[in-house]
Amino acid sequence: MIAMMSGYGCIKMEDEYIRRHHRHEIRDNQCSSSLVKHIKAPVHLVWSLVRSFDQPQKYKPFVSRCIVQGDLEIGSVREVNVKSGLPATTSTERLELLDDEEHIFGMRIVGGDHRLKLNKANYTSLATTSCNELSMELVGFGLIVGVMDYSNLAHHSYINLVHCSFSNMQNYSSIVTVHPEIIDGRPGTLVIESFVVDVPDGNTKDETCYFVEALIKCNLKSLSDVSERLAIQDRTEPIDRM
Ligand code: A8S
Repeated sequence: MIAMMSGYGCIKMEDEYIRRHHRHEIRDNQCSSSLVKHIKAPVHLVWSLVRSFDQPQKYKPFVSRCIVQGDLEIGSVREVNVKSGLPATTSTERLELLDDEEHIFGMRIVGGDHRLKLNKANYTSLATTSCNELSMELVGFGLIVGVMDYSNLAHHSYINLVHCSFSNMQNYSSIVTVHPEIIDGRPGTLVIESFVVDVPDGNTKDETCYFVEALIKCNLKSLSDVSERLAIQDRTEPIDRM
């Protein structure tokens, strides 16, 4: 039964969850995709991180600070500060969905730091590689961020990021859902994150998707690391107290 679940059965569940909860209206100039992560931690732990609209820095490796004015409710807006070195400094994001029963979270980027747009023009001549080589850059980017160390990120990779995609994070919205599953006989969590975003002028849908996916993969990897650490703490705590 479990063997079946880890094969074909699981994939069908993912498709079913995506069909049910990850519906985006996609216009012609937009790209959209969804990513999946299996986490060895119970749903309540993962959900508590995903749902905290006011504290994305609990798991998102690029966020340094976040401020929400007023109560936390649908329509709340957060001002997110992004770590230095990245091609943005702030992002303004609106809470669109928060369903504690079904474990559905949704947000939309409504504004942010548009210094990037200027950079696109300014940095064109500085950029050593073009968008065609973006995927190469991203492989390096993903791996370095994967081990949570930004210090060796070469300056020119930022410039490429600015140059190619981040100049235009327009009409970005995302949905995250979390679902219980059994992994290695223990309570685990299936996380699905989907997004839609405008394809900037001068980029293809594939480039844009690949780029955003690389960022989301970093977020999901980090969500997994933090959740699994918390799960181990939860399990060992009674022993610590003895
Ligand atoms: C999220 C998803 C994304 C965040 C992107 C894609 C962003 O926070 C980062 C760099 C940017 O240049 C754009 O759920 C922006 O956080 C990491 C500031 C929006």
